[in-house]
Amino acid sequence: MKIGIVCYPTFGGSGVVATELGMALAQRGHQVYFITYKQPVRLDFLSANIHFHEVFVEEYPLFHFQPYELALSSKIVEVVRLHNLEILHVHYAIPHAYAAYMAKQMLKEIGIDIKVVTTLHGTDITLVGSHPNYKTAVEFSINNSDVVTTVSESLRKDTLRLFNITKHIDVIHNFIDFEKYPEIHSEECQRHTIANENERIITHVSNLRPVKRVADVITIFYKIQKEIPSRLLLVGEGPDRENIEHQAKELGILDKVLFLGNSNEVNKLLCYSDLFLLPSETESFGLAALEAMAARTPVISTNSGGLPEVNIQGVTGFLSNVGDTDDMAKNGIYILEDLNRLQEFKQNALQQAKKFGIENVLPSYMAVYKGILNNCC
Ligand code: GMT
Repeated sequence: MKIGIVCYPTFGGSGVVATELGMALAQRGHQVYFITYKQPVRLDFLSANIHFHEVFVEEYPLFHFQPYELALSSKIVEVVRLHNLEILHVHYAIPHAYAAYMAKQMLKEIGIDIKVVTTLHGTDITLVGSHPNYKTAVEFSINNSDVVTTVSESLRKDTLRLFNITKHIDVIHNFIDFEKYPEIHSEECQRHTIANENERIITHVSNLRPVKRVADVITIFYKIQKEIPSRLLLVGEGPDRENIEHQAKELGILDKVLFLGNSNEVNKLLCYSDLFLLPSETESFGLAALEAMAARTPVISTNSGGLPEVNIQGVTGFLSNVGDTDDMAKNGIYILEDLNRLQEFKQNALQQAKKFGIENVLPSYMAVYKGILNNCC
């Protein structure tokens, strides 16, 4: 198949999922065309089956805002025509589903019927998409996609609650490529470079935005390290970084917090992690939690959005109400204070993550692609 993938090329979950999906399809012999404004950061696989088409937006003094959708839809038309693409898979509704709709209409004029699959990822529905500024266009472009998927059952329900949706929505969960997760005893996993033998390693990975409630991460860690010697690894960059650095300093724990910045080797960083914190306001799925679990790390999260579909209460970790840092710290201590218990949670986390192995999820996307090409859905 010839599949165009439109996504954000950054460290965010939607871009990661889109890039991993594209690489997996290419490995299985499909031709994949990434169409976006920058080379996707997770695109670390060289193959004759992977092609990249950059969307350029020229600066012009008249433009207060650069017309990205226009440039994107023109680029989509060009790539579809040039390479005879059969399917266009857009990740994150804004503005990708809208640009895809425009491209589809332009292509129709010249007798090409490109099939559009839209995958909704979370904030494109729950935070940004349902805002009155965007809602009409987002709703329109979802309803005019050939197939719509969400990354969790929770996001499917949110989409139906927040928009007037006339289309069927397929739930296809996010996935993990286990080949990218090194064994804990491998040479790549040098635990002693991060912490002393007696210390536990606690991790948080995100774009440090308000929805992630990173101040809660610091508070939870502060409470845990009073009971259990530990260090906090923070991976990612974002607007709340400075605030939490100050918060850690005021609490007197700055020397126990390691700010690692953005990384496209999260899989390797997670190999020495004992506990993962994800106290988000909401998560449609929580790919970061799944990545942690794939690296045998139990998860302390909130119970919002799609997190209960990934993290299982009392088995792979614990889920608390948003903002209940006492409960989250208490649960974290419970897991960390007993080594046998920690090992059991680690094993459970890995087993649960395996359910989301790419080999279990990719067939669902393939079924969607085959379905629209055979005109059966
Ligand atoms: O969480 C973010 O801020 C990034 C965002 C994105 O669109 O890149 O993540 C969303 O998509 C991920 C991949 O499907 C999900 O795992 C995240 O839960 C979701 N984030 C939210 O819903 C807040």
